[in-house]
Amino acid sequence: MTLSKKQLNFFDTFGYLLVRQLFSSKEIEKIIEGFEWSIQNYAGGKNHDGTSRTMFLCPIEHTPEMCAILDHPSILGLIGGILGEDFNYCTGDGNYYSGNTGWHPDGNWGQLFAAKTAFYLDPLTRNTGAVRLIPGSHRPDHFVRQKQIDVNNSLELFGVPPTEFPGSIAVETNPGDIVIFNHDLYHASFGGGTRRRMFTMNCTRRAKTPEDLELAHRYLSSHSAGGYKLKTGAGIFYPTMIDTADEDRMEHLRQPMEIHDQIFPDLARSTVS
Ligand SMILES: O=C(O)CCC(=O)C(=O)O
Repeated sequence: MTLSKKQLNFFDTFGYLLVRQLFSSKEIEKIIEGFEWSIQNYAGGKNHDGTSRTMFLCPIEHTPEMCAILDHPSILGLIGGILGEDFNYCTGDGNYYSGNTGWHPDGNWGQLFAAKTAFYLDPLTRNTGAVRLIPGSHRPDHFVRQKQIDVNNSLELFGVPPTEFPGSIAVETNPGDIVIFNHDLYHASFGGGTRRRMFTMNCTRRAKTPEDLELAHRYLSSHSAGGYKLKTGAGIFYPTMIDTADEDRMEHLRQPMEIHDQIFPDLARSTVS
């Protein structure tokens, strides 16, 4: 898959892109199976009772089939088109969400540094938890950022509930559809059930300058296994991700592995028994 000029322009301007049926129904069925196996066996999925969110890190790193999402030509075309073909894969999170998330960006980088690729595993509409976005809010000159508006407080500020925040949209999806958005984009979900299944792949640009490297260190200090004090046994990634990687996949793993080992030497593979 190669993103068109219009798609790139859309992402640049609005901060997100929706690609319908990036995965076929057969492919997404397998992915849902892999997600369920992972959350049941590596997170508290078995104990999820809907009273709160069940979240686990590195959702695609527990089985060879899930790891191979990172080799899928359409995923490489999508993320590579946005962040550059040599993008860094920096893990992600898997969830049974319960209830609303509230509005938030995931970062405040002031530039396109990181993007979230989101997999929604159930059909979602505006009123059942579809992701809401404020297009353009990734830009430092957007009014929400310029005026430091607390979007979640919009009822008190403007008499408009956060669900109706002017300029926001709901991106309704079916399994197989993929949404990718700039980490700086304000997003939320409202009205979902108590077991809304979604997982993410977080990726960044490859760091090539001292400024980029500083950003990458900052990013990986918090958005990583080490940042969450998680012992994977192999540094930033679970071993399966590395052990099943060919050279093409390693291109997306190597720099985050090296930087993570520098920041969290105690978690590096050779030092963990
Ligand atoms: O569920 C959603 O669509 C939003 C997820 C979210 O808030 C996040 O990944 O930071």
